[in-house]
Amino acid sequence: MNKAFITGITGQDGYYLADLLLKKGYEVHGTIRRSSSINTSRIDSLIANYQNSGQLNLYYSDLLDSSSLNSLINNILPDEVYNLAAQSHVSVSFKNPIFTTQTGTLGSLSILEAIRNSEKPIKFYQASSSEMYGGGEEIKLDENSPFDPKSPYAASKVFAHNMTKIYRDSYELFCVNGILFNHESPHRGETFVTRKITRAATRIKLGIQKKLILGNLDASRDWGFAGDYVEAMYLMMQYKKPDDWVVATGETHTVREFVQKTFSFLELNWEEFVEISEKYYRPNEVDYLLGDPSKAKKDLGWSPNTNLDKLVEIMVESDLNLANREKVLLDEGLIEPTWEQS
Ligand code: NDP
Ligand code: GDR
Repeated sequence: MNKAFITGITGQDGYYLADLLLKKGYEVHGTIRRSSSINTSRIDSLIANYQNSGQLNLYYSDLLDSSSLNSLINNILPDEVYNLAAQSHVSVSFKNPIFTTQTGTLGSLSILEAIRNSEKPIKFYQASSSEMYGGGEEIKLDENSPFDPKSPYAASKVFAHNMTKIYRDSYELFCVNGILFNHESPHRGETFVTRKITRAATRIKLGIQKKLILGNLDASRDWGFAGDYVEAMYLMMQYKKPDDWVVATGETHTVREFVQKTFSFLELNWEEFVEISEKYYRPNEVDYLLGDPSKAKKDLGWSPNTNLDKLVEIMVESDLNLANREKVLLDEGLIEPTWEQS
């Protein structure tokens, strides 16, 4: 049985990747952060299905705790390590630059060192990001496009990306960078723009939220579905040699278009409900991201299965269910309205 070690298993991609690998028969080992409130909601269904079988194992660890990462990797001796953990919110990275940078840089380096010192040939996947390109020009970006990071988050990802390549070239380790463009799902964190929009629009539809406050509507993103993208991660780790691959849809759309599509799916006029606030503008914006996934298609046989309209539909239907459940609890006075998400 193949063993995978996943940092950030409680995040969006952690859920989809663990689900995929468990279905493939892997023994999955994942790290969770200790928190005063329980933070395993995304993987609770996996815990229920697999924990008693011994196929899913969870450990408290933090990317800043290199000794715990080192001892976990040495004890588990996984075949594949997927480093998904990060402070992944670009806007928050301007407010918490040191934490974002420490986790983004030292975490991956600690794992690479543990792998380098291991007797076992352990494969390593680094969650690189399209944010590294900076998005200053309206061009299609591929594996050879230059990086121009615009945030502490993006700069930390460039560091980890380069270290992954350095360890690959210096020590002949199987280390890959997946340069993933934005990918979304019903499990997306609620403060990322797509989920913020689908959550708000569905709540507005049911009359439990009045308006949606956003920042820059002109930014363009290449949005795909997270369930498709974790397949690409897995395929990279099975390829005959380690390399770097862009994972994207090859289409870009503005935030405004995402808003329009979501509200029109719900038969609402977005302009009646959306307001703009400077609060959600960033000190430095990534204006335009469009990826070229040709290399992933050629080498890995990967291409996305979900277009933007389908993605909106998946997210809206899921959030409509959530909003319906929330409405019942609100009507019965069992929960309080939440503070507006940023
Ligand atoms: P999420 O924000 O949903 O998940 C991040 C995970 O990292 C969570 O499990 C979180 O724990 C964990 N984490 C955060 N800080 C630490 C820490 N100091 N120590 C240990 N664990 C920590 O991100 P996604 O799932 O969306 O993304 C996965 C990875 O891919 C990230 O590295 C992200 O930067 C990168 N990426 C994401 C893209 C996207 O569009 N989603 C695109 C390109 C790259 P907790 O649940 O407790 O918060
Ligand atoms: P991004 O995702 O920064 O691309 O990083 P996010 O959804 O946060 O922003 C996308 C674009 O939308 C604009 N925007 C807003 N964003 C948020 N969060 N909230 C708002 O109210 C709002 N209004 C407009 C932003 O300015 C931006 O241009 C994501 C993360 O998952 C990273 O970890 C990952 O590396 C990249 O995608 C690829």
